[in-house]
Amino acid sequence: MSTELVIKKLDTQPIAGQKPGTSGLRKKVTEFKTGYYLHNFVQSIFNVLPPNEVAGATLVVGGDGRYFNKEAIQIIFAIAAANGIGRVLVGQNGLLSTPAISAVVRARKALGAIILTASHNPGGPHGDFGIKYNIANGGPAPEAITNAIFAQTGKITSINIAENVHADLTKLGVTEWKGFKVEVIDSVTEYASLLQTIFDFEAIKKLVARPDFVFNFDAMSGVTGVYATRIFTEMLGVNTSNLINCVPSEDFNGGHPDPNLTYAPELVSKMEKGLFDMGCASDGDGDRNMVLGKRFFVNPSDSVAVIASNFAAIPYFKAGLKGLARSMPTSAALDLVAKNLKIPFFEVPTGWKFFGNLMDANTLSICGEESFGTGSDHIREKDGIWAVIAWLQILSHHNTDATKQFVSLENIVHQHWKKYGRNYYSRYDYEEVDTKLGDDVMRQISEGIATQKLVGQKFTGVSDGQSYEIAAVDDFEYKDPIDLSVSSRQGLRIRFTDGSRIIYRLSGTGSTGATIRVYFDKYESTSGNLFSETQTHLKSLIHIGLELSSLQKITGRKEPNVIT
Ligand code: VG1
Ligand code: CO
Repeated sequence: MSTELVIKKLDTQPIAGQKPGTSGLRKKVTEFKTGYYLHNFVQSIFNVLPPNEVAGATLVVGGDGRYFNKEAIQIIFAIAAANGIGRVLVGQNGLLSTPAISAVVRARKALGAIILTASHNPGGPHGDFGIKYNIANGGPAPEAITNAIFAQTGKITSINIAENVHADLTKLGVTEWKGFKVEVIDSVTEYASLLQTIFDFEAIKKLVARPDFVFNFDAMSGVTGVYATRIFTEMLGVNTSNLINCVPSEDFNGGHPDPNLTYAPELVSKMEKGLFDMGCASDGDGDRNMVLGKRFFVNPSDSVAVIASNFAAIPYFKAGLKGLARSMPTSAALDLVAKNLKIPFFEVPTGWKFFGNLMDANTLSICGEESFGTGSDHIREKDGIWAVIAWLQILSHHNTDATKQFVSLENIVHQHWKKYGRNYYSRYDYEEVDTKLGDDVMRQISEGIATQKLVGQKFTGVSDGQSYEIAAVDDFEYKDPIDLSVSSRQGLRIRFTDGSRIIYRLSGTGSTGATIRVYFDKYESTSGNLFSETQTHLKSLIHIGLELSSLQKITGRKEPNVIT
């Protein structure tokens, strides 16, 4: 006989500021650990879910292994049990990457998932923590739901909790109470099996075995270490010595688990030295990816475009692509591929939650964001390991004849530019700016947009002498073509007559102050200069963008913290 649940009600009060951002609620872990901070948010999720759907349902729970992950999971078990959930599936040791959670939700027909991650933000006792609710399609809850959860956090008075629920996360298997059970599942198996249905692992194994191809992967001490060890080493034959930082750590070994040129210095310097032919990294929760060739950086906006134009290399896309999509600030390289393939194309706001409806409506196959996010409709989250394997598959496709000279990542990207032209692209991040100053910068531009006085303004490029004229300005608004919901104020957009763009946004994932992001995109046609250095090529546009916003004057920042 299984034990009865002992359920009680805890009195609580609303806690201010529990508004989910671009991807869930992210705050300092100290805040999450204070009082009923976590309890309130979790109960608020259950308060918006219809009780008849929750009753007896399956919920998936897991996280990136950061500090407080395991304690938070036990609290979620207890609240889930008291709110009528029938079964919780949790990754062993509490670990599940964000894409793996999406895969498990779909495979097990779960009601949804609670994901514990602050993604690429640092962890540890003084770092960040985060929580996100995903729905039954495996994707992030749409804004209607996150807004409803936030509304609940503002009026919550009590928490339902089971006093006698606790499960050992270290061992696979089931712990049962009357009407409730916790099943500890292997973190990798279901996700890896899905990938095997998407790619031709045998072909990739042949590539990996080539003496003239050396691959390297950096998990940045995040959750993908567990996946990399199993998938790259055991299934694809990569030597373990070519996997770095693959043991998940509660504070990411003191690092910043953000796969970019600034925060992945170990991998970047090895690639610059030419030690490997392909180097990849993913973020804390495994949904982002960075792909590098030997002394060559693949810009994420190019990455998704190249993957899309090489879709035929990937067995999953055998029947063709349904459509392509990117977030608004992502470079327009993907647009050209969609046009060439004559398939539907969508431009959505920043954040993966906007791709889900399009995928569910069978109109989107591959999508990406400039922020190192790439994915497909195999799940409803971006997927770092998927993107790495997609590149491996494309490389293997271009290198079927081992006697011929190796076709490198750089060669493949160059071929792409020669066919489509090149979108020179860069993003400047100014982190931890005083919130008021961040607002001031945005106001400076939004005024010029509201009055449209920016339109028609002309500039002479400081470095290229080119004349730049503003053709259109707006604050991006998106109407979801499927559910017709409208998301406004999604980024200030300045478009020039030559097609160049400058975009300004405030980040919705940070926990301290404001992070200002400025995005620059400039197209060169196939007859233009395709091979100059990005920062040099964009110098004039960047200068215009900084002047227009008075960013340096207002914030006192001379340089951004991160340049991509
Ligand atoms: C950032 C990125 C965005 C991404 C989001 C979540 O958001 O710009 O493209 O979807 O992070 O990624 P923001 O609001 O800070 O610009 V993750 O890997 O942190 O879940
Ligand atoms: Co992430």
